[in-house]
This record gives sequence, C-alpha cells and structure tokens, in this order.
Amino acid sequence: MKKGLVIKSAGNRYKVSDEKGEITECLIKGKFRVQGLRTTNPVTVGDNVLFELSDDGSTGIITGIEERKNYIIRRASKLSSESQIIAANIDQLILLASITEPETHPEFIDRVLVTAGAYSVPVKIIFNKTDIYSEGHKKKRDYLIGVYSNIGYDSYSLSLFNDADIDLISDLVKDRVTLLAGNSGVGKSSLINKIEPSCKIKVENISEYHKMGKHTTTFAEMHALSIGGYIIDTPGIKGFGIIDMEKEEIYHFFPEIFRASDRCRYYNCLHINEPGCEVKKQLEEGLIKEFRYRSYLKIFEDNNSKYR
Ligand SMILES: Nc1nc2c(ncn2[C@@H]2O[C@H](COP(=O)(O)OP(=O)(O)OP(=O)(O)O)[C@@H](O)[C@H]2O)c(=O)[nH]1
Ligand SMILES: [Mg+2]
Ligand SMILES: [Zn+2]
Repeated sequence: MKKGLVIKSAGNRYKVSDEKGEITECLIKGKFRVQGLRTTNPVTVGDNVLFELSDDGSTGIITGIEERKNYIIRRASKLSSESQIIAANIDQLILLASITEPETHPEFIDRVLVTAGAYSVPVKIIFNKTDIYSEGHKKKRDYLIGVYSNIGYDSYSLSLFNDADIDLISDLVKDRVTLLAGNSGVGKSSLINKIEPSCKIKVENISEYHKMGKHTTTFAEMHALSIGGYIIDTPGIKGFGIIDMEKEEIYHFFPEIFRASDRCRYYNCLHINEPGCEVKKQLEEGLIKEFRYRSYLKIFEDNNSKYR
C-alpha cells in the first residue's frame, strides 16, 4: 500500500504522484462514494489517496481516499443533478480574467467568487493581457479592480508577456496549492508555462478561439512548482455553478450585501423587494454596485428554478 497525491484525472484514469514524485497511472477499485456526494468522479485532482501497485509495478489501483480539507465542485452538465468535483485540498483560487480577448463577464467573476466563498477557498483576482488593453479597457479594468478591492478581494492587473509581472505571480503561488480558474482563453495554461517552463502545456493562439474560446485544456491537472507548491489548471470553467446552496444563503457570499443585510428591517430579508431593505437603499446610493446586485439576482433566480 502506498500513499500518493492525485495530480491528473481523465475519465476513470488517474495519475498519482508518490512522496518521491514518481508517477503511477491508477484506476479505482469498485465504486466508492465520498461524503455522500453524487458526483461523476469519486476521486479528484488534489486528493490524497492510498493505492496498490500491480505485480509488475507499472500501474496501480486506488483503494482509499483521505478526508478532504475542502473541494470545489460544478454541475456535471446543465441538465444533470450530478456534480463534478474539480479539485480538492486547495489553499487558494486565482481567478484569471481579462477585459478583452476574451472578455470575462463580471457575472462569471461573481459566480466564481460565490462558489469559492461557499467552499471557504480564498480568492485572488488577476486581470491579464494588459498589453493589449485600450484606454477604454484600462478604465473598465480600474473600475472593476476598485469595486472588487473595496469588497475585500485582492485584485491585480498584469500581462504574462511582461517578465516583471511573472515575479508577482510567483510570489502569489509559491508554497501553496492554487486552483487556477477563468474563462477559456484568458491565459491559464500560459501562466503555468511561464512559472514552470518545463510544463509546456498546450496553448492555443487566441485567433483560434473563435471569440468564445475553445477549451484547449480539457481535464484538470496539477503541476508541481519548482519554487514550491502546486497549480491546478482547469478547463475554462463553464457552469461553475453553485450546488447545494440554499437561496437564503446566496447573499452571504456577496460580502458587501451581507454586511448591509444587518440593517435590513426583516432578519430574513432576501433583498428582492422587501420593505426597509438596506441593500436596496445602498444600491440606490451607489454603495452597492448595480452589476454586483444583478449577479446576485441571476444566481438567486437560477437557484430557484434550475437547481432544485
Ligand atoms: N496579448 C496577450 N496574450 C496572452 C497573454 N497571456 C496569454 N495570452 C494568449 O492567450 C491565448 C490563450 O492562452 P491559454 O493559456 O491557452 O488560455 P487558457 O486560459 O489556458 O484557455 P483554456 O485552456 O481554453 O481554458 C494564447 O494565444 C496566449 O498566448 C497576455 O498577457 N497578453
Ligand atoms: Mg488551458
Ligand atoms: Zn434586505
């Protein structure tokens, strides 16, 4: 019996790295269900597992999984109630975003923030590709960074094509397990290649992305960093949805709405159209931003209709 860390999952095959960093291709024995979750993948990247080597030592079978510190999941598909665990045992999530090529919609950012908040994973937001920003793009970036910083999220702006900016990223990821998220084409794989040039992850030219991005990365994969730590590259997360969240809970993960909710007239105010709602008041005063409130409503409505 050996102990290892799952560094890649593709279908029912897993790559497991042992203490020495030796990698074994593993399958799972039987069916095991973890923590009563209905998931399409019982084992995920970042899991600490027990495995047995085959007689010739070339492959392995995963026989057990250690309790997770945390994990992030998404719905397996729009129609399915099953979920897919993206990664486990994460120290932080870095949300890579861009104002252009491709644009990251604030609602996408907010969904990621809510999901990470719900699973107690700290988030940092990085706007990438500043080298191609117009003055208008820069204004928009400054606005968003202002809003998100005020709420309490560490937010940065850089270009992966600028070497000095790579040092900043190294500082952020060193000695930590980082889940890298962001819509397709923002530069997640490029970022890992910059920090760990030996990785050579496939990166597609942006012109090939047909505007919306085409998901060059299809499975989550964990990369060991020589500076210490790991980065998990994920497919440009679509349907990064919030699963199993009560609708009364959603605003808890919009920190500025949560703070305001203290002063709503009703303790169970959902900030939709209740009288004496402090959130609505702060919205009118511009203290809470329209786009954030819209994201809240969207997630609230989705949660009401599709999710349950
Ligand atoms: N101009 C500019 N282009 C960048 C920058 N960073 C990455 N790119 C380009 O953006 C394109 C997409 O990069 P990827 O690293 O494949 O993006 P990804 O986020 O991994 O995409 P998926 O795997 O589809 O989720 C590539 O052509 C990169 O060269 C940057 O700072 N500036
Ligand atoms: Mg990629
Ligand atoms: Zn309210």
